[in-house]
Amino acid sequence: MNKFVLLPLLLSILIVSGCVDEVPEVLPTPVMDSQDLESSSMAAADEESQASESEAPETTPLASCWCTVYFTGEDDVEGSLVEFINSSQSTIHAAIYDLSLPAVANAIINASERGVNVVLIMDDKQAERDASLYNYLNDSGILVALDNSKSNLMHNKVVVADGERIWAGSTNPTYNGVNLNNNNALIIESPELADNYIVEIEEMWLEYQLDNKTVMGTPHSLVEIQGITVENYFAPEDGVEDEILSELDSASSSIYFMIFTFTSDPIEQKLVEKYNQGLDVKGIFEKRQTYSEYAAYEPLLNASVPVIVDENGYTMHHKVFIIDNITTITGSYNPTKAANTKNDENVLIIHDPGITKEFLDEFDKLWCDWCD
Ligand SMILES: [Ca+2]
Ligand SMILES: [Ca+2]
Ligand SMILES: [Ca+2]
Repeated sequence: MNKFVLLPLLLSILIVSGCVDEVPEVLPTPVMDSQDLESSSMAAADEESQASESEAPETTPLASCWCTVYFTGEDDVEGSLVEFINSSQSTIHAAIYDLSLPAVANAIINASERGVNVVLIMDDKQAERDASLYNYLNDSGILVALDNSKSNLMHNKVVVADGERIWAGSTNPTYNGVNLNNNNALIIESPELADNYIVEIEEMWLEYQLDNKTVMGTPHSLVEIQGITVENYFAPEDGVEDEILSELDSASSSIYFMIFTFTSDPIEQKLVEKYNQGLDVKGIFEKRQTYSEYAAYEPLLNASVPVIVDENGYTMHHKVFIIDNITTITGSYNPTKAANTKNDENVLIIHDPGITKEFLDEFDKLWCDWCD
């Protein structure tokens, strides 16, 4: 019997028998995450074990009524996703690269059991990991479609509830993803953005589950939410790299970035160009991802652009650009050739100083912690 079925059964027997007062929180042993595995063979070289001593984080109060931003290390990112799924009443559409948090899997199963229609897509390679809950979900009656390429990533980490609101960002719902890595997540109320993600998820479902590849197009690339403009693009079909280049090109005062894997030559060259024009450009790289010969770290360093490496022994997993303190680019998309041309990815380009201030605070905090 699956341990996630066996354990609650055992605990319920113990509770009834008075042996324990309440169900203890069960956390899996920290394991090397998929984003670590996808990176390099030297992944474990700089791991620091003390990072596992994390205190219970609190949930951030609503920053605005249309978007709430969560950061690991200060907010309850796992709780934000569980609550989000629990809030669903009719539909859940989800595309999740790697899922190994029992509370999230159980929230999906509970939603299905109370009549919510669940559509779920995961990455085929990550589904083979021992920690993946793909089999658990399948065994619990959730039909999960897997993408069909071990080399291409179905790299989205997004859930849509009731066709009205989305949970998105950089966070894989794994132990490391919510507890040890630097990540962001956003909950946005927007039927139009929800529609975009549903169309994308249906497109992937057709391709991966029904072997019918049809690019359906993003219905609302440009969305207005309470006076705020949000752009939304999907890789590989929407030319995400060009959209990011266009935003960077429009920058007039500053570009800050914090990015897990950054190997795009055109984006690297654009940053050097803007730096040479006198803009304030600086960025944070995940240390392990600076060793590759394709990494943008050394070329930017050689061009005198201020760049630093993270000191999190686990993973600095953001994929964020902050432009002129007004615009934030976030999502699943690392600026790499694979992300632009092969993977399934999503980005949100949010033109809002309020939301961007929250990302700026995160950037400043990490920069101060690691710039020495
Ligand atoms: Ca894949
Ligand atoms: Ca697509
Ligand atoms: Ca690191």
